[in-house]
Amino acid sequence: MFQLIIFGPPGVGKGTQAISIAEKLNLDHISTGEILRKAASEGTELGKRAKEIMDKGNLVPDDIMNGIVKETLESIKGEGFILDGYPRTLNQAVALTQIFNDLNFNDLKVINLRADDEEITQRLLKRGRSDDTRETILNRLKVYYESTSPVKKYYEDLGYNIDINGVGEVEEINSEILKCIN
Ligand code: B4P
Repeated sequence: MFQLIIFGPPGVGKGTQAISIAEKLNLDHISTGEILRKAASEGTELGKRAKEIMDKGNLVPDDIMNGIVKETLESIKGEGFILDGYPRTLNQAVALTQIFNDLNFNDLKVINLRADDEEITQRLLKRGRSDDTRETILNRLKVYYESTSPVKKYYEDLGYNIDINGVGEVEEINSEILKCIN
């Protein structure tokens, strides 16, 4: 079973690329952001709590996210999957390594998508989700640099990172990712 992590700052296009690659390669797409937004729209306890956190641009606690991903991966079947938006902290990365070891998943690729803060801010303001206000975007970027960017080094140290420019035409970025993982 093939495992792909698409990593990068908020709004860099993780979801955009993951949806398309999942379709082209027949992989499952696991977006932790989508899982949380679905829970929020269903009004579950988790959803209500997550929405409050997301609308401030903060991260949902690691134990919740690790539990969701563990449960999802334990029941996964098929040719492989893409993780989009997870791991987002070092704690989550370490938990994921443990989950992969337990489940004997050992065909991992990690794509790091890059874009500068101004590009990201403009994209998100244009999208206009409830967590895409200027104030929230600023905090999401701060949280990214403080808590999420160390995950890049974690995977680099394990010999995994493939760095790809996330600025440009969606299809060109898509082709570049496909070239790098094939
Ligand atoms: P996510 O749902 O993961 O979303 P994201 O980081 O905002 O966006 P992504 O990078 O997927 O960008 P997209 O393709 O949509 O996270 C939302 C929130 O959920 C987090 O802030 C956090 O609170 C919570 N959360 C999720 N996972 C968590 C975890 N593991 N731990 C704790 N909390 C967690 O693209 C953005 C926009 O750019 C779109 O409008 C798109 O059309 C556009 N775009 C994409 N590619 C483009 C390109 N090449 N050129 C121009 N525009 C482009």
